[in-house]
Amino acid sequence: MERQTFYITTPIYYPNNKLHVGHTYTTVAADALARYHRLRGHDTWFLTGTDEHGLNVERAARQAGKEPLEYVDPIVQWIKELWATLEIQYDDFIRTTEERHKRTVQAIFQRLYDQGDIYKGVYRGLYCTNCEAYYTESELKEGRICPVHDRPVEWVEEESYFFRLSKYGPAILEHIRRNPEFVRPESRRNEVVRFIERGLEDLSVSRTSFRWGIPVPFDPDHVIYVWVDALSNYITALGYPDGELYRRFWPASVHLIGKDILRFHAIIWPALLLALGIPLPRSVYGHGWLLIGGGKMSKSRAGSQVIDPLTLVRKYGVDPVRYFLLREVPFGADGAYSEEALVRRINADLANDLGNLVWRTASMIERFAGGEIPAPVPGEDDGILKEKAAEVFDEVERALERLEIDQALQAAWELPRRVNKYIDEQAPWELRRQGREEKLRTVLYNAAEAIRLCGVLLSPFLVHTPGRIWDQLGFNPPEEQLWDDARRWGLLPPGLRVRKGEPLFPRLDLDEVLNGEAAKTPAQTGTPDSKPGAAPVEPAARGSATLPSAEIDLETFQRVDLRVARVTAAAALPGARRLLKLQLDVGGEERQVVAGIAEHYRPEDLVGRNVILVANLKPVKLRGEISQGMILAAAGPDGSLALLTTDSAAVPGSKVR
Ligand code: ME8
Repeated sequence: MERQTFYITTPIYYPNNKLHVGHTYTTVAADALARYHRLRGHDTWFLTGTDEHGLNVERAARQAGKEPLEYVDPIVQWIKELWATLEIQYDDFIRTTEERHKRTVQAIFQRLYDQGDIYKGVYRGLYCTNCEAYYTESELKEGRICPVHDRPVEWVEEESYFFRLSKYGPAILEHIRRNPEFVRPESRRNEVVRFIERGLEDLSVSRTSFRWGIPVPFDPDHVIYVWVDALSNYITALGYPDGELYRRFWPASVHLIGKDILRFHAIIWPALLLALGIPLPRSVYGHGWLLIGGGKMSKSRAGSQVIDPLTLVRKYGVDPVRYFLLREVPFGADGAYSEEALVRRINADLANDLGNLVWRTASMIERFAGGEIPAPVPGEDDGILKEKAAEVFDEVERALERLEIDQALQAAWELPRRVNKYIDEQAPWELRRQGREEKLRTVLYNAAEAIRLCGVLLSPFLVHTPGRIWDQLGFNPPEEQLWDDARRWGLLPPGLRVRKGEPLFPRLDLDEVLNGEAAKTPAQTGTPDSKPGAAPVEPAARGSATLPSAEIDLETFQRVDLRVARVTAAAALPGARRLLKLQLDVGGEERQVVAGIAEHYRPEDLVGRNVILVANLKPVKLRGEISQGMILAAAGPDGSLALLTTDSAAVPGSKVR
């Protein structure tokens, strides 16, 4: 059988300034795809690098009083460190200033000249130095402003070599028609087709107005146009024309780029390849932009409009930043960046759906199975999670084939959500109460095995989380774990000892992280013992049917911080007949509450259930134990007590209104 190969490239970045979050978007996405294909066992190559020539770099270096190379070296180093921080696993990093690249670009130029595809002429036109591209009047904004950079373009007139781009328009159109997946997403394909149909002009491919470039081999007064130089990196890095890597990986599976450089990749690059008789890449994917304050986040915009990825990673961690970039914006479309959206994603998806599930399951295995993954009992197995997991894996695979990375993550999240629901439905605490031990063991095994699979599902996208999940299950995956093997149900060996550690993702306080306010949690230190009998569940709640009591206004009510909390552990309090000591998960924050409910509830029946917590009640000490809040209950029939709980969908930590 033929071995599948996957060759993915990102644009090579301009090192005339530091990169921002918009740039990391492409590279993190490419990294996720590359990781996925490696996991599938495909022969995978992921290329990135830096595009170091051109007028902009020359100018910036001059301003800094440095030689261009001396100027870019530390920036390139910074970029490599950025990729290391984000755990980008590229296979090669090419700099256009390397000999291997320059030599081949010159050979390509020479060959195109020799065969008559490049000729000498004079170029007059409007040029944006930031894009390194000429524009026609109709492409510019009013006042001859570059549509990408919002800056005036310059009138340039120079002797130039031209590439016969016009000759290749019909062949490219034909290629796009026969290979619909060549330009993606579809909306952008139409844009490219319309552009070619209007007729292509020959392209100026050399410059005499600056020196910082690869010299034209037969006319050293000219340097090669930076885009011909840059685009060629995709094959020079593979050792074109006769390198082993070139034979192994070309044509590329996908060039992943931002939409602003689609025309270069979907028109100029294919034309050059056609002229050289080289097969075209299978796909060029132009994703959208990360917008900030309504505009593209870009290097030429003001400081606050550019987000430094390293600052974000330092503040939130690698996986949350990677997750946000991959999940938040539909891949292909533009999407607004905001730190608030990042925090919301962390809290909702990572802390609640995933982190809480792992924590909750490990807690139940500790409580109900002595801390060891129990063996399932075949006759008791409902197969619900096994079936769901298979569906989710199939859907994630389909989405990644279509490069719909956000959809893949959305599909992946169906699994932790279903496991949470499964636990609520199966209610292990009820099974224990009813003495259905075999069912209980099976349910706990299923939850743990599904959690192992969540780790597998996340492996292409997140770099630390899968290992941390498996670690909490006490599971050591094999060194070389391929996707198709790892996705099989039932690989988690019973008997492993769970290692419940810290919650995977602490829940963040939005105000605190955005405005740097001090934590708003109540004091953790003890307060003096309260009056005897003042148990947090007030007996007054029982049976008082007179309505209404004294009115309060909305503002007064809103001062009471009511939260959903999940009981993670419960124990009797020695010597206190009425009191239970509860540990609560309030969305990643742990609280202890002493509640006067021991006559009505057994501790083991409470674990895993949601309760309503008055979270801003002043902490008190009861029988020497700190109680940080009060849980709500109402009178039941015949002097019984009914705890207030929630519908299964409520999320721990969320406010009750
Ligand atoms: O274009 N949102 O380099 P570059 C999403 N050297 N993507 C963004 C973005 C944003 N706000 N800002 C930039 C170049 N990008 C050339 C490429 S390839 C042979 C030569 C993306 O550093 C942008 O769309 O200006 C592009 O794909 C990439 O970052 C590099 O931009």
